[in-house]
Amino acid sequence: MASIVENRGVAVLLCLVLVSSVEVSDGAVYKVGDSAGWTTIGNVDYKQWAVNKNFQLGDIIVFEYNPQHHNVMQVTHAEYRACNVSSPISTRTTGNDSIAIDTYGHHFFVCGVPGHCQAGQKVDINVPRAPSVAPSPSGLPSPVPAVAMNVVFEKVGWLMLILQLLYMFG
Ligand SMILES: *[C@@H]1O[C@H](CO)[C@@H](O)[C@H](O)[C@H]1NC(C)=O
Ligand SMILES: *[C@@H]1O[C@H](CO)[C@@H](O)[C@H](O)[C@H]1NC(C)=O
Ligand SMILES: [Cu+2]
Repeated sequence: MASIVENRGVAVLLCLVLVSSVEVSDGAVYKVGDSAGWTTIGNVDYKQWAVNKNFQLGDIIVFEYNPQHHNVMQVTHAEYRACNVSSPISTRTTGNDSIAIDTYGHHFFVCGVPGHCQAGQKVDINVPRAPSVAPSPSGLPSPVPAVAMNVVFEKVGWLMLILQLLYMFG
């Protein structure tokens, strides 16, 4: 009897741990250009770098570069295409800039040093809205719960397994 109560206590604890890990499901960290970083050296193909990434809300994009030679400017799509840095949305210059991606859609970044964007120092971080989720009545899309539920089901699957093991051996 005592061992069942004990095991239930363990199960509840595991449950709490699993649930809390769902809630803090934090974003991935992506270093732009990987080991090359943010540079014009070596003709890094930032389009290729970004294309197979599955960016999600909450991900952190890190730009690492020599601040004496480069910077990071967020620009509009048109400015990105034209490499026009005359009125960036934001500018970063530390050489180690972490940018949290917390909105859906495209986030366009270029280096504002003359010639660098034209040379290919530009990247498009796209967070696509989850497909096959009906728009909510307010018109605001809300795919986050769908993603969260997937995570929950994944965790619940583990929980059921653990509970089964506890009952088998408890
Ligand atoms: C650059 O962008 C600014 C603001 O978006 C715009 O006013 C300007 O005409 C653009 N310059 C060129 C050369 O396209
Ligand atoms: C950049 O910052 C992160 C933490 O924000 C740190 O771990 C990393 O070592 C830094 N990189 C450089 C080159 O300073
Ligand atoms: Cu540059």
